[in-house]
Amino acid sequence: MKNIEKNFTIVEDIINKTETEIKKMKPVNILLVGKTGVGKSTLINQVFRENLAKTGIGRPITKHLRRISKEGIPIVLYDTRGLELNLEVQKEVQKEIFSTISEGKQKNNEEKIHLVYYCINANSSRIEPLELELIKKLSEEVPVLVVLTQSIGEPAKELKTYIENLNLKIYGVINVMAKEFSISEELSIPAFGLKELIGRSFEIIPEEQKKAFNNAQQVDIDRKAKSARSWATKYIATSFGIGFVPIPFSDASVLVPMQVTLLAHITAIFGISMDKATIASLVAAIGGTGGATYAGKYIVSNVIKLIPGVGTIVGGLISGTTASIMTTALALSYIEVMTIIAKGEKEGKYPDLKNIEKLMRDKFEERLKKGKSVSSNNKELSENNLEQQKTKKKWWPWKKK
Ligand SMILES: Nc1nc2c(ncn2[C@@H]2O[C@H](COP(=O)(O)OP(=O)(O)O)[C@@H](O)[C@H]2O)c(=O)[nH]1
Ligand SMILES: [Mg+2]
Repeated sequence: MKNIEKNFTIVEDIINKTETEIKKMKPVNILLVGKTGVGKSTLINQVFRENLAKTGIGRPITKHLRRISKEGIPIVLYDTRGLELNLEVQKEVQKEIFSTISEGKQKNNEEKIHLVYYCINANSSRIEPLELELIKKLSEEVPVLVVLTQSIGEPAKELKTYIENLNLKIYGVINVMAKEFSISEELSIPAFGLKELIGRSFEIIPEEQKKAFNNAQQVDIDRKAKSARSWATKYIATSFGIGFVPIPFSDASVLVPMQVTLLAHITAIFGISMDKATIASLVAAIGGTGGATYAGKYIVSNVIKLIPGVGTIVGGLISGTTASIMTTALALSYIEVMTIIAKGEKEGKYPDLKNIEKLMRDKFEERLKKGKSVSSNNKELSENNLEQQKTKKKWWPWKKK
């Protein structure tokens, strides 16, 4: 067992741990309802990673409902079809929707539908009575957000106000343009509204599913970074705080498994589609290519030199403060690089591996030279300690029962 573990490279270790972390997340289940052509698939592809509607596996679970999922992305989407067809089909669709909802509820918290995006094209001047009835019935069963898709100008805002004034038991009406809309060669409407949709969704979905939702979404990258910083801060404080026994420089490699855990957790929080080569470049940047022992030695000889005040100490021990400074620098620089990768990925851009390695090294060294640690209670970290996910419940437009 020991030998097998030793043969694992750090890179494989990070990848395996990341996958394990993602598997531990409780997937969030979202139902999309709306007529064909309103923009459900476009919305899914813009809001979630990897063009989920296009690249995910869509399994029909009833005649008109498809269950979309993808390995490595902790979300399940239910997509409806046929709501634009004749009355008879619509009734059938409704029946299937409600039986899916109640089946999910009967199973357990993990199978139930956590949220509905009810999509209406914002260019419709009003909602049809049948859709209104469906929204009312749905909101008795599950939290509903009404998404006004392809929102352009005043009419879209008017429809929002109109629906809000109906005093439905819904959690909000949001104007959205999921993808840049081009009117003519010179004129286009940029995408908007997705951040609001994501923000509202975070307020609604259960605490247990928030990590998964944050991983799956690609709209608010800074939220991923904040959550990662918050997690890393706590992990570092716990690992190197009171009770940490200083370790001899020659045993610096014992820090490596902790660093692997740290990087894996951060990668899982972000949920970016990273391959082995990218992780390898990032690890190479901090000197980890040759396994734990090599990384341990690298830390002793190169990393410690960079920390102000510490590099001058000859021999002796790595204190909790020193370990904390190194690990904080590692976490924060990794989060910075992840942020850049995730923002690029959203635009369909993938970074050059050489650039990634250099960026990671520069950021890491820059942070080491600052010599800050969690225990030094610097402003940057303490600010991020405020876990943004514990948002207060908002005021909803209906009265509490
Ligand atoms: N530019 C732009 N086009 C959109 C948007 N939403 C929908 N569309 C257009 O509407 C068509 C149908 O959208 P789709 O997402 O397939 O609708 P669905 O049937 O509800 O899944 C797309 O092919 C787009 O041309 C949007 O946010 N921006
Ligand atoms: Mg579709």
